[in-house]
Amino acid sequence: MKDLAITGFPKGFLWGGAVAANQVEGGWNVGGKGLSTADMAIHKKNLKREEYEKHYKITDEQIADAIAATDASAYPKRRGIDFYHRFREDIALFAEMNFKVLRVSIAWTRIFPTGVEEQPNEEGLRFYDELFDALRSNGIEPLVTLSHYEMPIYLVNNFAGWNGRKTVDCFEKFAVTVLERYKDKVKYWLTFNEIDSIIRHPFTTGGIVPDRFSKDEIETVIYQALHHQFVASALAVKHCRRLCPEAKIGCMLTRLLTYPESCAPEDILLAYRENQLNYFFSDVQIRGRYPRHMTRRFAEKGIHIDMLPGDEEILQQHTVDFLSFSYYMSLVTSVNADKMDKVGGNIAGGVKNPYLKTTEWDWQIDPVGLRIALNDMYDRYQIPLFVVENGMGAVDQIDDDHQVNDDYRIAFFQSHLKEMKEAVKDGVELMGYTSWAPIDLISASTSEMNKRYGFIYVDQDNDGNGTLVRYRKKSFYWYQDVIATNGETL
Ligand code: BGP
Repeated sequence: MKDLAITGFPKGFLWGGAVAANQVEGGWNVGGKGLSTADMAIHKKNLKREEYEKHYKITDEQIADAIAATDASAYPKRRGIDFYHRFREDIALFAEMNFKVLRVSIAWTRIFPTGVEEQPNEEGLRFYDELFDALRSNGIEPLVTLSHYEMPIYLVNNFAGWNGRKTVDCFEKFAVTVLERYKDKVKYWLTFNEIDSIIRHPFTTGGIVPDRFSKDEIETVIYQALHHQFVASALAVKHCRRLCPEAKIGCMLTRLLTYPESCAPEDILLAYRENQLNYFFSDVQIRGRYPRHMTRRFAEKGIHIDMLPGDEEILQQHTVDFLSFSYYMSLVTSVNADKMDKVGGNIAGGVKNPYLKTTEWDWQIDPVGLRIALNDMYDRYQIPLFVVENGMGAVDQIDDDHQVNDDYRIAFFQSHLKEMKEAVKDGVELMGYTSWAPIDLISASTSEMNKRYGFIYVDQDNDGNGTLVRYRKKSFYWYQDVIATNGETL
């Protein structure tokens, strides 16, 4: 090998942050926007996984109430942090932190309010024109997710959300519309945020109302919906290649790295199978086919997926350019899990890892796991990777001078970025890093405001009280310096 050893982040590394439309924009009923699944989400307490499932399963009654509601009071995502009106101010702050990229998503319901209109909503399209122009004029590349945890509620009520094949057609039209419109402004695209999450959050990700199906049907319904998302994702890739040949388009996975609790071969096998299952989702989008191990898993669970003639070709022909992923925690599994101490974050839990600390939300903090995950993914796929979410939710204290001394957040990012740099030195091809989230926003899973992720504090509480004024936290200046030195000062 004649190449010199890699010493750090490459030139042009895409540093920045990530947000999602439904967690920041607000403006739920302006600009011609239609109602989305995110507009149905109520504020939930920080419950452990099982209680969370029990208490917060969305029902038809809740959906009907939410559709009838004419304000935002019970629905925090309708408020967001008013990014819809304040994005210029926020972008100026991101530019001050030296951002090279901002990950955003497009709210489908701003473009097609019900999902089935013949013509797109021009006012919605104009909003994203303005957003992307503002980013570009600040030297920030938009990285755009087509579908991040929301869809028109009309499609849920009329076509069973992603379970219905018709939703694929509606999404394809939406994707073609925005790819065509923004082809000169957007160079980086993602199809579905955390496409695997439909298994954990069928409504948030797939517009599936579990109550509408029997216990025996529900798994097939979810995997059928996932299949439709795979096809829709591949179709978006196809149109991106045609309409934006210069652009790069990726898939997005929740990387849930699982360790065996011991070196017993049974534990190793169990962890291996968990990781294999986590990779199922990216396998389809990168390798272009369902992995063979899923055949046995489906058979054992009695899951049957209907594929239309041509679906397999679509998946095979339109694979992604890069793999992006979120990384928040690692997990542990054991054949004796029942007898062991557990951690139970609301997203994913398992056996407690005695070597790791957790966040206030019980997510296990594991920077070394990020290096392992990066190496493992790159070995598996040999395509560029992009960390598009990584961060720590915490309750911040703001003092009378509006200072937030969030050393714990700095420690979190510093430890993760150091390991990420080691992975780059290990040879992993990494395009960039976008923190979740550079500014406080509404939590995806609980709709809280007080689970804060940002380098920028937003004055708003869980009930929507506050001035919405933005304040720079201590971590703001730290991240600014990291980017200015391209990670040299870590
Ligand atoms: C990811 C989602 C994000 C996000 C983040 C943190 O799963 O893609 O939308 O919010 O997790 O989760 P939470 O907001 O529930 O803390």
